[in-house]
Amino acid sequence: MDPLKQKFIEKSSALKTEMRAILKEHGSKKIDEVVLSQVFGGARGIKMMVWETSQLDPIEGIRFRGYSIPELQDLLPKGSEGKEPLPEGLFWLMLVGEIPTKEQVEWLTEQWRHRSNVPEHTFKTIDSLPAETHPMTQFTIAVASMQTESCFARRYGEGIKKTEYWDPTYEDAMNLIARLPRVAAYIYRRTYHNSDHIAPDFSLDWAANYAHMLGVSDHDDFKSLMRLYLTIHADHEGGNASAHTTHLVGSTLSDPYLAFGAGMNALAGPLHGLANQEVIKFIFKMLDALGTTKPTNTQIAEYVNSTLAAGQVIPGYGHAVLRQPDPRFTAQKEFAEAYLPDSDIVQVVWKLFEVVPGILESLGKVKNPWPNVDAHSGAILVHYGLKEYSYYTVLFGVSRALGVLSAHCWSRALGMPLERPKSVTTDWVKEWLAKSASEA
Ligand code: CMX
Repeated sequence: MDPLKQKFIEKSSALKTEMRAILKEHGSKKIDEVVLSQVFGGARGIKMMVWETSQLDPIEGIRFRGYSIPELQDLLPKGSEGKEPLPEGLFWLMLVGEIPTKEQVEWLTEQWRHRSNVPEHTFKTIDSLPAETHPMTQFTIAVASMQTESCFARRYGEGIKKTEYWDPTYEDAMNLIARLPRVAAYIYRRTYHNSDHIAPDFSLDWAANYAHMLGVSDHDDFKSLMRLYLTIHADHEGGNASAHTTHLVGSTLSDPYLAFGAGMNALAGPLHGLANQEVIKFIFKMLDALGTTKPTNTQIAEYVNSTLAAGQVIPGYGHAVLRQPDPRFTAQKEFAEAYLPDSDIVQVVWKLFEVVPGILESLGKVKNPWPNVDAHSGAILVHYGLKEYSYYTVLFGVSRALGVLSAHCWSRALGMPLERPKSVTTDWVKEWLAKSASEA
Protein backbone atom coordinates (compact mmCIF):
# COMPACT_ATOMS: atom_id res chain seq x y z
CA MET A 1 0.00 0.00 0.00
CA ASP A 2 1.31 3.46 -0.85
CA PRO A 3 2.37 5.66 2.09
CA LEU A 4 -0.41 8.25 1.69
CA LYS A 5 -3.08 5.57 1.40
CA GLN A 6 -1.64 3.82 4.47
CA LYS A 7 -1.73 7.05 6.49
CA PHE A 8 -5.25 7.79 5.26
CA ILE A 9 -6.70 4.45 6.34
CA GLU A 10 -5.00 4.70 9.74
CA LYS A 11 -6.34 8.22 10.36
CA SER A 12 -9.81 7.53 8.99
CA SER A 13 -10.22 4.26 10.91
CA ALA A 14 -9.32 6.07 14.12
CA LEU A 15 -11.82 8.85 13.41
CA LYS A 16 -14.52 6.35 12.45
CA THR A 17 -14.17 4.69 15.85
CA GLU A 18 -14.22 8.07 17.58
CA MET A 19 -17.21 9.24 15.51
CA ARG A 20 -19.20 6.13 16.49
CA ALA A 21 -18.40 6.67 20.16
CA ILE A 22 -19.44 10.35 19.93
CA LEU A 23 -22.70 9.42 18.26
CA LYS A 24 -23.41 6.63 20.75
CA GLU A 25 -23.04 8.99 23.69
CA HIS A 26 -24.24 12.30 22.25
CA GLY A 27 -26.24 11.39 19.14
CA SER A 28 -29.51 12.88 20.44
CA LYS A 29 -28.02 16.23 21.54
CA LYS A 30 -29.41 19.31 19.78
CA ILE A 31 -26.72 21.08 17.74
CA ASP A 32 -28.77 23.71 15.91
CA GLU A 33 -32.16 25.38 15.55
CA VAL A 34 -33.81 26.05 12.22
CA VAL A 35 -36.09 29.02 11.63
CA LEU A 36 -38.58 29.41 8.82
CA SER A 37 -36.49 32.04 6.98
CA GLN A 38 -33.69 29.45 6.66
CA VAL A 39 -36.10 26.92 5.20
CA PHE A 40 -37.08 29.40 2.49
CA GLY A 41 -33.63 31.00 2.42
CA GLY A 42 -31.31 28.43 0.88
CA ALA A 43 -30.66 26.59 4.19
CA ARG A 44 -28.14 29.31 5.17
CA GLY A 45 -26.07 28.42 8.20
CA ILE A 46 -27.85 25.18 9.15
CA LYS A 47 -25.33 22.69 10.53
CA MET A 48 -26.18 19.51 8.66
CA MET A 49 -23.05 17.73 7.48
CA VAL A 50 -19.52 16.84 8.50
CA TRP A 51 -16.61 17.99 6.32
CA GLU A 52 -13.17 17.19 7.63
CA THR A 53 -10.88 19.02 5.21
CA SER A 54 -11.59 22.68 5.98
CA GLN A 55 -13.84 25.00 7.97
CA LEU A 56 -14.97 28.55 7.24
CA ASP A 57 -15.16 31.28 9.84
CA PRO A 58 -17.27 34.30 8.81
CA ILE A 59 -14.59 36.74 10.00
CA GLU A 60 -11.29 34.86 9.67
CA GLY A 61 -12.13 33.06 6.46
CA ILE A 62 -11.07 29.57 5.52
CA ARG A 63 -8.84 27.29 7.57
CA PHE A 64 -7.62 24.06 6.04
CA ARG A 65 -7.23 21.51 8.83
CA GLY A 66 -6.90 24.44 11.20
CA TYR A 67 -4.32 26.37 9.15
CA SER A 68 -5.06 29.81 7.64
CA ILE A 69 -3.86 30.68 4.13
CA PRO A 70 -0.90 32.81 5.38
CA GLU A 71 0.14 29.94 7.67
CA LEU A 72 0.01 27.50 4.77
CA GLN A 73 2.02 29.87 2.58
CA ASP A 74 4.65 29.66 5.27
CA LEU A 75 4.45 25.95 6.17
CA LEU A 76 3.72 24.00 2.99
CA PRO A 77 6.63 22.89 0.77
CA LYS A 78 7.22 25.38 -2.05
CA GLY A 79 7.72 25.13 -5.80
CA SER A 80 11.15 25.20 -7.42
CA GLU A 81 11.30 29.01 -7.30
CA GLY A 82 10.72 28.71 -3.57
CA LYS A 83 7.91 31.24 -3.43
CA GLU A 84 4.39 29.79 -3.48
CA PRO A 85 3.12 26.56 -1.86
CA LEU A 86 2.62 23.41 -3.91
CA PRO A 87 -1.05 22.30 -4.13
CA GLU A 88 0.20 18.73 -3.65
CA GLY A 89 1.06 19.72 -0.07
CA LEU A 90 -2.44 21.04 0.57
CA PHE A 91 -3.99 17.82 -0.76
CA TRP A 92 -1.78 15.79 1.58
CA LEU A 93 -2.79 18.00 4.48
CA MET A 94 -6.50 17.79 3.67
CA LEU A 95 -6.37 14.03 3.23
CA VAL A 96 -4.42 13.07 6.36
CA GLY A 97 -4.35 16.21 8.50
CA GLU A 98 -0.55 16.59 8.58
CA ILE A 99 1.73 19.15 6.95
CA PRO A 100 3.80 17.02 4.56
CA THR A 101 7.57 17.04 4.25
CA LYS A 102 9.27 18.09 1.02
CA GLU A 103 9.95 14.40 0.25
CA GLN A 104 6.30 13.45 0.77
CA VAL A 105 5.21 16.19 -1.61
CA GLU A 106 7.79 15.09 -4.19
CA TRP A 107 6.40 11.57 -3.89
CA LEU A 108 2.88 12.90 -4.55
CA THR A 109 4.02 14.94 -7.57
CA GLU A 110 5.57 11.75 -8.95
CA GLN A 111 2.39 9.75 -8.23
CA TRP A 112 0.20 12.23 -10.09
CA ARG A 113 2.67 12.30 -12.98
CA HIS A 114 2.52 8.51 -13.11
CA ARG A 115 -1.30 8.49 -13.01
CA SER A 116 -1.86 11.37 -15.47
CA ASN A 117 -2.60 9.44 -18.65
CA VAL A 118 -5.93 10.64 -20.09
CA PRO A 119 -7.97 8.08 -22.04
CA GLU A 120 -8.00 8.77 -25.77
CA HIS A 121 -11.80 8.77 -25.93
CA THR A 122 -11.89 11.79 -23.59
CA PHE A 123 -9.98 13.88 -26.13
CA LYS A 124 -12.30 12.59 -28.87
CA THR A 125 -15.34 13.45 -26.73
CA ILE A 126 -14.08 17.01 -26.22
CA ASP A 127 -13.31 17.36 -29.93
CA SER A 128 -16.81 16.21 -30.86
CA LEU A 129 -18.38 19.22 -29.11
CA PRO A 130 -19.10 22.46 -31.00
CA ALA A 131 -16.03 24.72 -30.69
CA GLU A 132 -18.09 27.44 -29.01
CA THR A 133 -19.22 25.13 -26.18
CA HIS A 134 -18.52 26.87 -22.87
CA PRO A 135 -15.23 25.54 -21.38
CA MET A 136 -17.04 24.50 -18.18
CA THR A 137 -19.47 22.40 -20.22
CA GLN A 138 -16.51 20.82 -22.02
CA PHE A 139 -14.87 20.22 -18.64
CA THR A 140 -17.82 18.47 -17.00
CA ILE A 141 -18.41 16.34 -20.11
CA ALA A 142 -14.71 15.41 -20.19
CA VAL A 143 -14.79 14.45 -16.50
CA ALA A 144 -17.90 12.30 -17.02
CA SER A 145 -16.28 10.66 -20.06
CA MET A 146 -13.38 9.47 -17.86
CA GLN A 147 -15.84 7.58 -15.64
CA THR A 148 -15.08 4.55 -17.81
CA GLU A 149 -11.86 4.37 -15.75
CA SER A 150 -13.56 4.39 -12.35
CA CYS A 151 -12.09 1.80 -9.97
CA PHE A 152 -15.00 2.43 -7.59
CA ALA A 153 -17.66 1.70 -10.23
CA ARG A 154 -15.82 -1.47 -11.31
CA ARG A 155 -15.23 -2.76 -7.78
CA TYR A 156 -18.83 -1.93 -6.74
CA GLY A 157 -20.07 -3.90 -9.74
CA GLU A 158 -17.92 -6.84 -8.63
CA GLY A 159 -19.51 -6.75 -5.16
CA ILE A 160 -17.11 -4.87 -2.88
CA LYS A 161 -17.68 -4.80 0.91
CA LYS A 162 -18.94 -1.51 2.40
CA THR A 163 -15.85 -1.29 4.62
CA GLU A 164 -13.65 -1.22 1.50
CA TYR A 165 -15.41 1.63 -0.35
CA TRP A 166 -12.66 4.03 0.66
CA ASP A 167 -9.97 2.11 -1.23
CA PRO A 168 -11.17 2.47 -4.86
CA THR A 169 -12.44 5.96 -3.94
CA TYR A 170 -8.87 6.93 -3.04
CA GLU A 171 -7.58 5.42 -6.31
CA ASP A 172 -10.19 7.32 -8.35
CA ALA A 173 -9.49 10.59 -6.53
CA MET A 174 -5.75 10.28 -7.16
CA ASN A 175 -6.19 9.33 -10.82
CA LEU A 176 -8.77 12.02 -11.52
CA ILE A 177 -6.72 14.79 -9.91
CA ALA A 178 -3.64 13.61 -11.82
CA ARG A 179 -5.51 13.81 -15.15
CA LEU A 180 -7.32 17.11 -14.70
CA PRO A 181 -4.54 19.55 -15.75
CA ARG A 182 -4.07 17.72 -19.06
CA VAL A 183 -7.82 17.69 -19.74
CA ALA A 184 -8.25 21.32 -18.70
CA ALA A 185 -5.28 22.51 -20.78
CA TYR A 186 -6.57 20.51 -23.76
CA ILE A 187 -9.90 22.36 -23.52
CA TYR A 188 -8.09 25.71 -23.38
CA ARG A 189 -5.83 25.04 -26.40
CA ARG A 190 -8.70 23.56 -28.39
CA THR A 191 -11.04 26.47 -27.70
CA TYR A 192 -8.67 29.41 -28.01
CA HIS A 193 -5.53 28.20 -29.80
CA ASN A 194 -6.80 26.24 -32.76
CA SER A 195 -6.09 22.87 -31.05
CA ASP A 196 -2.38 23.64 -31.02
CA HIS A 197 -1.77 21.41 -27.98
CA ILE A 198 1.30 21.45 -25.75
CA ALA A 199 2.69 18.15 -24.46
CA PRO A 200 3.11 17.77 -20.69
CA ASP A 201 6.54 18.44 -19.18
CA PHE A 202 7.03 15.65 -16.64
CA SER A 203 9.90 17.45 -14.97
CA LEU A 204 7.40 19.94 -13.53
CA ASP A 205 5.12 19.79 -10.51
CA TRP A 206 1.32 19.45 -10.95
CA ALA A 207 0.50 23.18 -11.08
CA ALA A 208 3.57 24.23 -13.06
CA ASN A 209 2.89 21.54 -15.65
CA TYR A 210 -0.67 22.84 -16.01
CA ALA A 211 0.74 26.37 -16.47
CA HIS A 212 3.16 24.99 -19.06
CA MET A 213 0.40 23.16 -21.01
CA LEU A 214 -1.81 26.28 -21.06
CA GLY A 215 1.04 27.95 -22.93
CA VAL A 216 0.09 31.54 -22.11
CA SER A 217 3.33 32.58 -20.44
CA ASP A 218 6.80 31.07 -20.11
CA HIS A 219 7.49 33.26 -17.12
CA ASP A 220 8.27 31.41 -13.87
CA ASP A 221 5.99 33.90 -12.11
CA PHE A 222 3.01 32.43 -13.97
CA LYS A 223 3.93 29.00 -12.61
CA SER A 224 4.11 30.54 -9.13
CA LEU A 225 0.69 32.11 -9.67
CA MET A 226 -0.80 28.77 -10.67
CA ARG A 227 0.63 27.11 -7.56
CA LEU A 228 -0.98 29.79 -5.40
CA TYR A 229 -4.23 29.82 -7.38
CA LEU A 230 -4.66 26.04 -7.28
CA THR A 231 -3.92 26.02 -3.55
CA ILE A 232 -6.27 28.77 -2.40
CA HIS A 233 -9.32 27.72 -4.47
CA ALA A 234 -9.19 24.08 -3.32
CA ASP A 235 -11.74 23.96 -0.53
CA HIS A 236 -14.20 26.20 1.33
CA GLU A 237 -15.83 23.80 3.82
CA GLY A 238 -18.71 21.56 2.76
CA GLY A 239 -21.76 23.80 2.40
CA ASN A 240 -20.80 25.72 -0.75
CA ALA A 241 -22.62 24.59 -3.88
CA SER A 242 -19.79 22.69 -5.61
CA ALA A 243 -18.66 20.89 -2.45
CA HIS A 244 -22.14 20.12 -1.28
CA THR A 245 -23.18 18.84 -4.71
CA THR A 246 -20.16 16.53 -4.85
CA HIS A 247 -21.00 15.34 -1.33
CA LEU A 248 -24.70 14.79 -2.09
CA VAL A 249 -24.10 12.93 -5.34
CA GLY A 250 -21.27 10.93 -3.75
CA SER A 251 -23.62 9.91 -0.94
CA THR A 252 -25.64 7.88 -3.46
CA LEU A 253 -22.39 5.92 -4.08
CA SER A 254 -21.99 7.52 -7.48
CA ASP A 255 -18.28 7.19 -8.16
CA PRO A 256 -15.82 10.11 -7.77
CA TYR A 257 -15.92 10.97 -11.50
CA LEU A 258 -19.72 11.39 -11.50
CA ALA A 259 -19.80 13.10 -8.11
CA PHE A 260 -17.03 15.56 -9.00
CA GLY A 261 -18.61 16.20 -12.43
CA ALA A 262 -21.88 17.10 -10.68
CA GLY A 263 -19.99 19.47 -8.36
CA MET A 264 -18.48 21.15 -11.39
CA ASN A 265 -21.94 21.79 -12.83
CA ALA A 266 -22.68 23.68 -9.61
CA LEU A 267 -19.40 25.59 -9.81
CA ALA A 268 -20.43 26.75 -13.30
CA GLY A 269 -23.20 28.99 -11.89
CA PRO A 270 -22.65 32.79 -11.87
CA LEU A 271 -23.45 33.08 -8.15
CA HIS A 272 -20.63 30.57 -7.47
CA GLY A 273 -17.48 29.80 -9.51
CA LEU A 274 -18.55 31.50 -12.72
CA ALA A 275 -18.29 34.81 -10.83
CA ASN A 276 -14.56 34.88 -11.69
CA GLN A 277 -15.38 35.26 -15.40
CA GLU A 278 -18.21 37.68 -14.58
CA VAL A 279 -15.82 39.96 -12.65
CA ILE A 280 -13.42 40.47 -15.52
CA LYS A 281 -16.30 40.79 -17.99
CA PHE A 282 -17.71 43.48 -15.71
CA ILE A 283 -14.33 45.27 -15.57
CA PHE A 284 -13.82 45.15 -19.35
CA LYS A 285 -17.38 46.41 -19.92
CA MET A 286 -16.85 49.21 -17.41
CA LEU A 287 -13.55 50.33 -18.98
CA ASP A 288 -15.18 50.24 -22.39
CA ALA A 289 -18.15 52.32 -21.21
CA LEU A 290 -15.86 54.82 -19.45
CA GLY A 291 -13.41 54.94 -22.37
CA THR A 292 -10.32 54.61 -20.18
CA THR A 293 -8.04 51.94 -18.68
CA LYS A 294 -7.35 54.19 -15.68
CA PRO A 295 -10.76 55.18 -14.29
CA THR A 296 -11.07 57.41 -11.24
CA ASN A 297 -12.90 56.28 -8.10
CA THR A 298 -15.74 58.68 -8.95
CA GLN A 299 -16.17 57.15 -12.42
CA ILE A 300 -16.12 53.65 -10.91
CA ALA A 301 -18.70 54.60 -8.28
CA GLU A 302 -21.04 55.96 -10.97
CA TYR A 303 -20.69 52.78 -13.02
CA VAL A 304 -21.26 50.52 -9.99
CA ASN A 305 -24.37 52.50 -9.05
CA SER A 306 -25.73 52.24 -12.59
CA THR A 307 -25.15 48.44 -12.52
CA LEU A 308 -27.09 48.15 -9.27
CA ALA A 309 -29.83 50.42 -10.60
CA ALA A 310 -30.15 48.04 -13.57
CA GLY A 311 -30.97 45.29 -11.04
CA GLN A 312 -27.66 43.43 -11.41
CA VAL A 313 -25.22 42.19 -8.77
CA ILE A 314 -21.61 43.37 -8.54
CA PRO A 315 -19.69 40.17 -9.25
CA GLY A 316 -16.85 39.29 -6.89
CA TYR A 317 -18.52 40.98 -3.93
CA GLY A 318 -20.62 39.41 -1.19
CA HIS A 319 -20.66 35.95 0.30
CA ALA A 320 -23.14 33.58 1.89
CA VAL A 321 -20.91 33.03 4.95
CA LEU A 322 -17.97 35.48 4.99
CA ARG A 323 -18.39 38.88 6.66
CA GLN A 324 -14.90 40.32 6.00
CA PRO A 325 -12.66 40.56 2.92
CA ASP A 326 -11.94 37.01 1.78
CA PRO A 327 -8.38 35.94 2.74
CA ARG A 328 -8.19 34.33 -0.71
CA PHE A 329 -8.72 37.83 -2.17
CA THR A 330 -6.03 39.15 0.17
CA ALA A 331 -3.57 36.40 -0.85
CA GLN A 332 -4.04 37.32 -4.51
CA LYS A 333 -3.77 41.03 -3.72
CA GLU A 334 -0.45 40.38 -1.98
CA PHE A 335 0.74 38.35 -4.96
CA ALA A 336 -0.19 41.23 -7.28
CA GLU A 337 1.52 43.78 -4.98
CA ALA A 338 4.70 41.71 -5.12
CA TYR A 339 4.71 40.70 -8.79
CA LEU A 340 2.67 43.19 -10.83
CA PRO A 341 1.90 46.35 -8.86
CA ASP A 342 1.91 48.58 -11.94
CA SER A 343 -0.62 46.63 -14.01
CA ASP A 344 -3.54 48.89 -15.03
CA ILE A 345 -6.14 46.17 -14.63
CA VAL A 346 -4.87 45.23 -11.17
CA GLN A 347 -5.12 48.90 -10.20
CA VAL A 348 -8.78 48.82 -11.29
CA VAL A 349 -9.41 45.81 -8.99
CA TRP A 350 -7.86 47.74 -6.10
CA LYS A 351 -9.95 50.83 -6.86
CA LEU A 352 -13.11 48.68 -6.94
CA PHE A 353 -12.05 47.44 -3.50
CA GLU A 354 -11.95 51.08 -2.31
CA VAL A 355 -15.32 51.95 -3.84
CA VAL A 356 -17.68 48.94 -3.91
CA PRO A 357 -17.96 47.97 -0.19
CA GLY A 358 -19.24 51.43 0.79
CA ILE A 359 -21.85 51.41 -1.97
CA LEU A 360 -23.06 47.89 -1.18
CA GLU A 361 -23.19 48.72 2.52
CA SER A 362 -25.34 51.77 1.78
CA LEU A 363 -27.97 49.50 0.18
CA GLY A 364 -28.72 48.23 3.68
CA LYS A 365 -29.48 44.66 2.61
CA VAL A 366 -26.15 43.17 1.52
CA LYS A 367 -24.85 41.09 4.43
CA ASN A 368 -21.24 41.13 3.25
CA PRO A 369 -20.06 44.09 1.15
CA TRP A 370 -16.49 42.78 0.90
CA PRO A 371 -14.68 41.13 -2.01
CA ASN A 372 -14.65 37.35 -2.35
CA VAL A 373 -12.09 35.05 -4.03
CA ASP A 374 -13.36 35.88 -7.52
CA ALA A 375 -12.83 39.66 -7.29
CA HIS A 376 -9.09 39.48 -7.95
CA SER A 377 -8.15 36.38 -9.91
CA GLY A 378 -9.09 37.53 -13.43
CA ALA A 379 -6.96 40.68 -13.40
CA ILE A 380 -3.80 38.70 -12.60
CA LEU A 381 -4.59 36.09 -15.25
CA VAL A 382 -5.13 38.85 -17.85
CA HIS A 383 -1.72 40.28 -16.96
CA TYR A 384 -0.03 36.95 -17.75
CA GLY A 385 -1.89 36.63 -21.06
CA LEU A 386 -4.80 34.40 -20.04
CA LYS A 387 -7.43 36.81 -21.30
CA GLU A 388 -10.15 34.35 -22.32
CA TYR A 389 -12.32 34.81 -19.26
CA SER A 390 -14.88 32.14 -20.23
CA TYR A 391 -12.13 29.70 -19.26
CA TYR A 392 -11.52 30.97 -15.71
CA THR A 393 -13.99 28.71 -13.92
CA VAL A 394 -12.16 25.66 -15.30
CA LEU A 395 -9.05 26.78 -13.37
CA PHE A 396 -11.20 27.05 -10.25
CA GLY A 397 -12.59 23.57 -10.95
CA VAL A 398 -9.16 21.95 -11.26
CA SER A 399 -8.28 23.37 -7.86
CA ARG A 400 -11.64 22.51 -6.26
CA ALA A 401 -11.00 18.84 -7.13
CA LEU A 402 -8.35 18.73 -4.38
CA GLY A 403 -10.82 19.65 -1.65
CA VAL A 404 -13.98 17.88 -2.73
CA LEU A 405 -12.20 14.65 -3.68
CA SER A 406 -10.20 14.43 -0.46
CA ALA A 407 -13.48 15.05 1.41
CA HIS A 408 -15.12 12.38 -0.77
CA CYS A 409 -12.46 9.88 0.40
CA TRP A 410 -13.32 10.76 4.01
CA SER A 411 -17.06 10.33 3.42
CA ARG A 412 -16.57 6.82 2.07
CA ALA A 413 -14.03 5.90 4.77
CA LEU A 414 -16.34 7.12 7.55
CA GLY A 415 -19.31 5.31 6.01
CA MET A 416 -21.37 8.48 5.54
CA PRO A 417 -24.94 7.62 4.58
CA LEU A 418 -27.17 8.73 1.72
CA GLU A 419 -28.00 12.41 2.24
CA ARG A 420 -31.73 13.05 2.41
CA PRO A 421 -32.99 16.21 4.14
CA LYS A 422 -36.72 16.90 4.46
CA SER A 423 -38.66 19.28 2.24
CA VAL A 424 -42.12 20.76 2.84
CA THR A 425 -44.65 22.62 0.70
CA THR A 426 -45.79 26.20 1.32
CA ASP A 427 -49.24 24.76 2.10
CA TRP A 428 -47.63 22.60 4.80
CA VAL A 429 -45.97 25.76 6.19
CA LYS A 430 -49.32 27.61 6.23
CA GLU A 431 -51.01 24.72 8.06
CA TRP A 432 -48.10 24.52 10.50
CA LEU A 433 -48.37 28.29 11.16
CA ALA A 434 -52.12 28.03 11.72
CA LYS A 435 -51.64 25.10 14.11
CA SER A 436 -48.90 26.93 16.02
CA ALA A 437 -51.17 30.01 16.33
CA SER A 438 -54.14 27.98 17.60
CA GLU A 439 -51.93 26.26 20.20
CA ALA A 440 -50.46 29.57 21.42
N1 CMX B 1 -24.16 43.00 -5.58
C1 CMX B 1 -25.45 43.41 -5.46
N2 CMX B 1 -26.31 42.89 -4.59
C2 CMX B 1 -25.85 41.94 -3.77
C3 CMX B 1 -24.53 41.48 -3.79
C4 CMX B 1 -23.66 42.04 -4.77
N3 CMX B 1 -22.40 41.64 -4.91
N4 CMX B 1 -24.37 40.53 -2.86
C5 CMX B 1 -25.57 40.38 -2.25
N5 CMX B 1 -26.47 41.22 -2.80
C6 CMX B 1 -27.89 41.32 -2.52
C7 CMX B 1 -28.56 39.98 -2.83
O1 CMX B 1 -28.80 39.84 -4.23
C8 CMX B 1 -29.81 40.07 -1.99
O2 CMX B 1 -30.72 40.93 -2.64
P1 CMX B 1 -32.33 40.63 -2.64
O3 CMX B 1 -32.70 40.59 -1.20
O4 CMX B 1 -32.87 41.78 -3.39
O5 CMX B 1 -32.49 39.31 -3.32
C9 CMX B 1 -29.29 40.80 -0.74
O6 CMX B 1 -28.11 41.51 -1.15
C10 CMX B 1 -28.96 39.89 0.42
O7 CMX B 1 -28.04 38.92 -0.04
P2 CMX B 1 -26.94 38.32 0.98
O8 CMX B 1 -27.70 37.62 2.06
O9 CMX B 1 -25.99 39.37 1.37
O10 CMX B 1 -26.16 37.29 0.07
P3 CMX B 1 -26.52 35.78 -0.28
O11 CMX B 1 -25.99 34.90 0.79
O12 CMX B 1 -27.97 35.63 -0.63
O13 CMX B 1 -25.71 35.55 -1.64
C11 CMX B 1 -23.85 35.73 -3.07
C12 CMX B 1 -24.31 35.45 -1.65
C13 CMX B 1 -22.37 35.39 -3.18
C14 CMX B 1 -24.63 34.84 -4.05
C15 CMX B 1 -24.09 37.23 -3.39
O14 CMX B 1 -23.33 38.03 -2.53
C16 CMX B 1 -23.81 37.59 -4.83
O15 CMX B 1 -24.70 37.44 -5.69
N6 CMX B 1 -22.55 38.07 -5.15
C17 CMX B 1 -22.14 38.34 -6.49
C18 CMX B 1 -21.76 37.04 -7.20
C19 CMX B 1 -20.45 36.48 -6.67
O16 CMX B 1 -19.48 37.18 -6.51
N7 CMX B 1 -20.45 35.15 -6.41
C20 CMX B 1 -19.21 34.47 -6.01
C21 CMX B 1 -19.22 33.96 -4.58
C22 CMX B 1 -17.94 33.20 -4.27
C23 CMX B 1 -17.92 31.87 -4.96
O17 CMX B 1 -18.77 31.02 -4.65
O18 CMX B 1 -17.10 31.67 -5.86
